[in-house]
Amino acid sequence: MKKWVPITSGLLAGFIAATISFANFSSNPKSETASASNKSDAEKVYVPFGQKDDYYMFASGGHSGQMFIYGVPSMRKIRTIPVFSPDSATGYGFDEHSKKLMGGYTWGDLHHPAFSETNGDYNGKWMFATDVGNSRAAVVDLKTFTTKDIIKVPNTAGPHCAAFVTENTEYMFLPTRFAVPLGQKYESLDDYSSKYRGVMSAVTFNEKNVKLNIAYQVALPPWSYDLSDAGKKGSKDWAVMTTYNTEEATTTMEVNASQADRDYIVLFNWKELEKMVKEGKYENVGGQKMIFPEKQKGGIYLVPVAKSPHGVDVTPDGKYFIASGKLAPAMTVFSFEKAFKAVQNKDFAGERNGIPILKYESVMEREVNPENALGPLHTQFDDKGMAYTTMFISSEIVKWDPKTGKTLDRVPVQYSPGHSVAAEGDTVSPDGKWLVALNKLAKDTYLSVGPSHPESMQLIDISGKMKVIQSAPVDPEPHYAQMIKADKIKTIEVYPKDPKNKDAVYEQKDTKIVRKGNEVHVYGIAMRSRFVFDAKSKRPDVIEVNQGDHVFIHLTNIDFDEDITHGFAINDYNLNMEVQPGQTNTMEFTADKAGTFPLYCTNFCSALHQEMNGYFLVKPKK
Ligand code: CUK
Ligand code: CUA
Repeated sequence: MKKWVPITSGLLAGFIAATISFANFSSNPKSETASASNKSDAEKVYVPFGQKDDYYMFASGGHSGQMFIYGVPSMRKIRTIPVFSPDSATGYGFDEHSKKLMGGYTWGDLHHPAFSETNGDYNGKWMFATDVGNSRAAVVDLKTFTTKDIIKVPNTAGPHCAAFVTENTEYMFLPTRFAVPLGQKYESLDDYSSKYRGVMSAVTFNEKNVKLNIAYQVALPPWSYDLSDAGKKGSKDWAVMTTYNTEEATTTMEVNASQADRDYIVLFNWKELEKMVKEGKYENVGGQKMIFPEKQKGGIYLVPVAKSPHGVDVTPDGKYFIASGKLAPAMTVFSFEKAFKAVQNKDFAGERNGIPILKYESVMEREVNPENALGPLHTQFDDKGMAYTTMFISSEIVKWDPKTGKTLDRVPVQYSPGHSVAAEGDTVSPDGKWLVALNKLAKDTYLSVGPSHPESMQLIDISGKMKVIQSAPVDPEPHYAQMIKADKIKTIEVYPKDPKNKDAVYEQKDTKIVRKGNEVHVYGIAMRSRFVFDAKSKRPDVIEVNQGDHVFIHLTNIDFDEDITHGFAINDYNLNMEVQPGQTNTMEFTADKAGTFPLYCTNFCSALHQEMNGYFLVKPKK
């Protein structure tokens, strides 16, 4: 077995510093890599007025808790979708529906967005994402670009190793970055190895009622699970994930989790796990079906890999999985076929925590080590099956052939790319054409905004020799993105009337204010350019309540006209929501402050938008 040249953390820091200062030196904006240097490059990214981009790119917003939508190739930002954090621009986290979804949290850390798939191809219907910060998973409806459901995942801490969906969106898997005692109860860190666990959750999505659900969980060893990918075609029943800290360190991870020469790829067969659950081979932990691999055997295997790998990516043909070792300057190509054979022949090299270890030599296809390329993190693919790996430390993208290991091309990026994303890159049939490098550091790329700079995304033309031809700043933090053909997404123009919705009113004459004890329900409408809360009242755009009343404002936008969105805010009550064309939304709050509060439309909707206001009057308690 080849010995890996370990990059110790001190050395690593040195490498980073050296790379950055070198890159800094060579990053004069006039340099050819940093600018669209000739007319034909500019034309490639120019989407003339009246025309639209070919692709949507959905970029992770990291600890902003949001998702950012860009058009490719123009790299114009089109939209922010709030998912795990409130957003006053859309009233997300203020209206009743989204407030409930947020579950009381006010931030999230969104890492890996994943489209729903049919036969291994993005189907353009749904987008999934997970929250590392507060252990949640979400689904976004691509008809409206809005978040529809969020679930809290119990027994787990930080599902970073997610979300990657299986070929027909049967599952998305959520393995965790942090090991904790099951249920997150208190246990001494001295008992880490026996009491702590990394947990993988298998989450299903019901398209009919638009609900996420946890099907089962697996109590894995107390390691960190970093990245995962689902199998494709011949490997479609399988999934892979990388681990680090198999040392089970409990402090100073930087050093202590980088000791062992090898960590593992966890390989599992989800069809087998599903069968085990059907057969009752699990235990009940906090209301969840939990498989303990040391007791309920089968379906899970370990493959040794160079220390502290980060990404693992399945090739579009489903034949290989490629691990990238952030501390070992190599990509390792493993063969699913060889792994299946090793499983069948029980070709094991012992076990850890009751999980059989496959022999490295039996599963490994080749080790790929491009000259001076350092810090490989994540790999994407083009239409010819060629691989594109981001090199965090040497700040470049390396194109190589998984079938031969040969390096084909390299291009510097500015600077330190984490992931990259290729057009339809995670499907069984990537498009080629475009790759976007998601860089952690922009340095001197854009106009200065002080000590903290934006992250940077660089568009690379991969149709021939790789060339950076455009860049765009992005808010923190583009951990990952997916790029989908624009024509696959079918948005609706307005929300259709919903006669079953008891909160909705579609005619001015049906508006009313109903009092039940100290509960006040307002059934109002928003239209250009007024609010009507009670058509029969002397002042139809005024709501008057008593201090302490519990108020529900149900508001329907009756402008069935694309793009005519109204907002609804109450001055000094910290309340704001949005009603899109045809939509009904509810705001619920207690009128605890007495006084006179103007209410107004926040979304510029007509020439008389400034007139779209009224009063919220709260009579003081005697
Ligand atoms: S992680 Cu950020 S660069 Cu969260 Cu996918 Cu690798
Ligand atoms: Cu309605 Cu502005």
